[in-house]
Amino acid sequence: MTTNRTKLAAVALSGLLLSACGGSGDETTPTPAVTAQQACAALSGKTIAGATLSAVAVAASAAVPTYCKVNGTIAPSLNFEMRLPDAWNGKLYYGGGGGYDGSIPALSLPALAQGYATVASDSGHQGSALSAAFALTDTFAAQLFGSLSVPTVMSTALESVTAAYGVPPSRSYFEGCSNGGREALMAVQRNPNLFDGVIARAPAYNWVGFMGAFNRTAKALAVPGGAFSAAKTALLAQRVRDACDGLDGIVDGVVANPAACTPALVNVAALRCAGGTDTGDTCLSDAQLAVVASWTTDAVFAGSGSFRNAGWNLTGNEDDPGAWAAWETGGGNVAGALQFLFQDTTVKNYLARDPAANSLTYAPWDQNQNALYALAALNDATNPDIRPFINSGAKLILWHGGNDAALSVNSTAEYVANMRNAVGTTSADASTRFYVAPGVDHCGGGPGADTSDLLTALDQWVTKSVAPATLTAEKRDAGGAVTFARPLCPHPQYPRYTGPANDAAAAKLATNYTCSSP
Ligand SMILES: [Ca+2]
Repeated sequence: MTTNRTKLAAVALSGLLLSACGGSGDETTPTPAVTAQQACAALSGKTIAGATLSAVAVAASAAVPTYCKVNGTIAPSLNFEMRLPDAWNGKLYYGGGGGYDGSIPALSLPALAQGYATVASDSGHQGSALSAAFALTDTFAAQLFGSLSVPTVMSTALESVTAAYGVPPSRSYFEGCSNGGREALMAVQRNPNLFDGVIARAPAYNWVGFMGAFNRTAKALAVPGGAFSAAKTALLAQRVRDACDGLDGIVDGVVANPAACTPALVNVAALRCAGGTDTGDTCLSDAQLAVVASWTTDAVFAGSGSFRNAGWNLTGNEDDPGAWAAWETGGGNVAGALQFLFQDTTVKNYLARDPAANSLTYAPWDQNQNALYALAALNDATNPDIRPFINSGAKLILWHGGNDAALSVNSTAEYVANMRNAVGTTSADASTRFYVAPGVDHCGGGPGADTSDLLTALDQWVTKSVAPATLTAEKRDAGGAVTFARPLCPHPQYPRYTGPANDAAAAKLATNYTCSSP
């Protein structure tokens, strides 16, 4: 039975006395019939936990019910937003940020549509998600970004929801992707009683390690002859597809069984230009092959054993616009790639602590051990021992796209393996799940089925003890219509096609795939 820590925390925070009616939190407890307008009236102009709130009702749309939009600032500059719906389901949903944050992210419309009160923040500073400049001059902002903004905002959110609806939320959940996935694991590790359930998608949990890997690959791309054009990327992707697409039972443009797609099978070396120098779009130079090697091998740095990053798979979808061009190669201009930009601002503001530092000549990455340990203390969510979270009754769902060119799916698999070892497999099986969505880019997009209702799966687990097994992943068109579906398999299983051969209609149905062990 899940204890109702959210309600207890809110009571403690607000000083309310709800002992007569606040104990059970079971799903038969009716939620109060408070309209969005009434919620706004209860909060507008009020100061709650030090934050002065503005509140305005927003009319219903096709996607969401009428809700009260609440904005506030926790001094000095931690801005947050809450959306409090009509027909509240009694629960709170906290949505995580992305990159280096700096603005309040768009709140989940599906969660609001399902009746959740939702909350999100800018994590304590304002600016570009690609800039860590705040961390150079503002230690408190760096701490808020690293780990403190979520529990800080939660204090205000719990009190505000209680003030708006008259009762605290029966459950609180957190969901985030990328840096938001890191925030999710940070909450699991450092605030194990804060949420009843957490969804960590493509978590950027090993900040020191993956930033170091970004730096290594950026340097490889910057070597003369190392740049990867779109044509070179397509050449590599086609070779991987030719070797591995069918290993999952169907040639559909996605390599869903990466474990079978071995380096020997792909044999990238066969693409080497004669003599190793670049002779055109039909081959890879030695410098380009070195980029592939940097991409696919683990990056290991001096210092803590957690200063590492597991290499990426070759997926066959490197040429998707949301993959290598966006994150790694910049389409032939490494300085335009997101991995370059993230590691560059990290060198300038955390490691060299010099805005004029050149990240491509900053070497080695692990030269300043004090700086690495400081960065890890702020931002790394690498602690595998999540027993306090599990023992509180809370549940954790991890998810990662198989074609994620920002953060390695193997890195998340590594964390899951470490976590399972730390807490024990029985406990891990009872309270955690890890899903991989083949062919899906960073947080979404790509040729794979990228949409799954993880929130409902988590809620069913927390409130009804219905543990998630195989879920469903859908690909939707711009209008929201489902174009095809796959089972979303618990890692390390993958969806293997078991339907009729050469049947395009059958290939679109999840029921024609079976989660299989590699
Ligand atoms: Ca395939």
